[in-house]
Amino acid sequence: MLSPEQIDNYQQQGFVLLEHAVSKSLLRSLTRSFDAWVELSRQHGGPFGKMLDGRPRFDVEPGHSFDSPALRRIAAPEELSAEWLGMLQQGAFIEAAACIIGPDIRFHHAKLNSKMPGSGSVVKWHQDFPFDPHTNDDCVTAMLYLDDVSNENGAPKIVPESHRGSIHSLWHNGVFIGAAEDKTARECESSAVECTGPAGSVCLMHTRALHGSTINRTSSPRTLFIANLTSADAIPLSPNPVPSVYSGQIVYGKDPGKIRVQSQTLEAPEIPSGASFFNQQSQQGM
Ligand SMILES: O=C(O)CCC(=O)C(=O)O
Repeated sequence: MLSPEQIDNYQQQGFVLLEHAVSKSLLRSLTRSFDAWVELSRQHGGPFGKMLDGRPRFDVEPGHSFDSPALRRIAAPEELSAEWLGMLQQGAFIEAAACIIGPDIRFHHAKLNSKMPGSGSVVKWHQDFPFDPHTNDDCVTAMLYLDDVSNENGAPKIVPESHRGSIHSLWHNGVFIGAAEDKTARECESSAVECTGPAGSVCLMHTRALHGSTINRTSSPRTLFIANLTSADAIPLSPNPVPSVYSGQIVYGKDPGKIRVQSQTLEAPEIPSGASFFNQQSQQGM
């Protein structure tokens, strides 16, 4: 379903956006499911629920309340309903990823990241690979836009061609802050492009692409379904920060029974002690 030009764009730039990748009816249904979790979050004063390793599944921003729910992350939604699981098993979302890292895909993890109206959540500049190092970097972060995503509501910002550059440390003075250093962040600000698109778009981003996003300055939500998918011959080198009963499963094609290894030296990441990496990113290096 991706044209040769789109595949080439991904290879050259490190990302590609496909507009109208999923049907309006599927989008409506996924949005209803997310909205029900926002309603549920009103009953909780802080992070709640439980993911596989016991950490909270639902993460909320500081200031979250019944009147202003600020749900910012739901870990492993595929464990909660067949509809989210189905996104990883058949249809346009997984087929688009297969055009990039196929023919065989292994599932690593998935989450919903939301910026509710007026949300102050910022995603600092980082690459996904040093959070989730694998034996090779044929790994894609696939993001389905549940809402129209604009410059004003916190579109993912991606630095073109950064997937060909070095891996940037997420450690600073002995603290895992989950973000690139300030100098790199300033360079990203001046070279990144905002990956805007209508609801139903899918952005496929290379795991080594530098990216981040700003606050939501609008009165509507900005929600992304994000799946980290790998070529089936890429095997994780560190514990999964968003573990799921489906992690490691082949979700497309078949298991090649092979492990492909690239020579690389990487720093070991740290699993967040709280619900998500937002806590790590709010720290300062000592
Ligand atoms: O929600 C976003 O804007 C991007 C999230 C992201 O980069 C991540 O969760 O790794």
